[in-house]
Amino acid sequence: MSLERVELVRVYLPLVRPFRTSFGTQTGRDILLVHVETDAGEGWGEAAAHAEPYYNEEFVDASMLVIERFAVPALATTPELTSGSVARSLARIKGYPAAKAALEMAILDAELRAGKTRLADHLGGVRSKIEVGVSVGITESVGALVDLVASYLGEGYGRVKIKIEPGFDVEPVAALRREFPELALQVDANAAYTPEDLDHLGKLDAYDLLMIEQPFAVDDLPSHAALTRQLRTPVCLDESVVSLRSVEQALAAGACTVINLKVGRLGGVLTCKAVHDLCLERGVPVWCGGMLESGVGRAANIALASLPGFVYPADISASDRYFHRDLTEPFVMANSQLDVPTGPGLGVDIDESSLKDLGALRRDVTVHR
Ligand code: NPG
Repeated sequence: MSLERVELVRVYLPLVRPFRTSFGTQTGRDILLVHVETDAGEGWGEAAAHAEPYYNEEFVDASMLVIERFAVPALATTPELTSGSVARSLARIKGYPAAKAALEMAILDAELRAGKTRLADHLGGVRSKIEVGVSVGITESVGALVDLVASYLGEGYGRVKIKIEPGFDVEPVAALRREFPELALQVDANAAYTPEDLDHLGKLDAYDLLMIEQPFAVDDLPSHAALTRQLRTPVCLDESVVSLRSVEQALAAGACTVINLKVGRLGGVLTCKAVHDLCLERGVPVWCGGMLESGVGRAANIALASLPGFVYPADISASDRYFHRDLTEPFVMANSQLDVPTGPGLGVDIDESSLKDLGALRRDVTVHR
């Protein structure tokens, strides 16, 4: 196919409630969408980067610049461009996985819409509904956390992930376990701990957690391996997993027993599929993470999570957990499940009036062939 037009669409979506992690508090999402027009039709993708480089190196201003200056020129001059060749064409650009994922997603959406194929079918999905959970940020107090978790359970969420950091870990976990003995609960540290915390983190083993996610720094596989050996609780890697090779190295190092897949961190849904296939072959359970995406990015995440190797509930919640108004038709949760979209491509349509009302900034990228 050939790329005829690329448009960048940036829109700020206020979050329903602030979301605090060990790397900062977010009150809204700086959403970046990529809209492509090709000779086969149009497609949309989302770059799930942050406004600031606090989760990983990427941030939205940089993603836009990279798309405009390097990625679109590389794709525009790729002979016989297909969704399957996007990652290869962009491999020369180091980093910027969210920018790359957005372009691949948009081209895949265009291609699959033209072929009337659902993304879930294209990837090899086996479920029409996926199990989901809710990710709960760090709160002012343990009491506030218990109340917030209770309200999500009241909405029907069956799995809860809480964010932890030094000073907010064992106590909130113990309180939730006391209050909700049967709750499917897991924790995520976003790399907030150091090797000196190994023994302290060991205390979490008493609370029957589904997993502990990314306690140590991105490049600290040895500490993750030590914790994996020390704990009964599964250890999951998120930020450390940036490519198929990094997964192979993490597994060889014994640095985890579970892998979190994120489209915007691995550089695209097709790389996620490759990591999924490797993990399935090796018997390593995977699950789908989220980056507070709009309906565009979440549609891709849901399709991915319909693959057979996804065994833990996903960090993909209903639209109303994030935003008052989404950029697509809202995703609605029932019984802690979301339906896999049934339409071709991503299976969602952009709500142009939502983009307009929310003051989206739109800009065309020059496509030189
Ligand atoms: O439901 O999308 C969601 C949020 C899940 O906690 C979540 N995401 O570190 O995993 C994370 C965190 C995150 C949010 C990471 C935004 C990066 C950006």
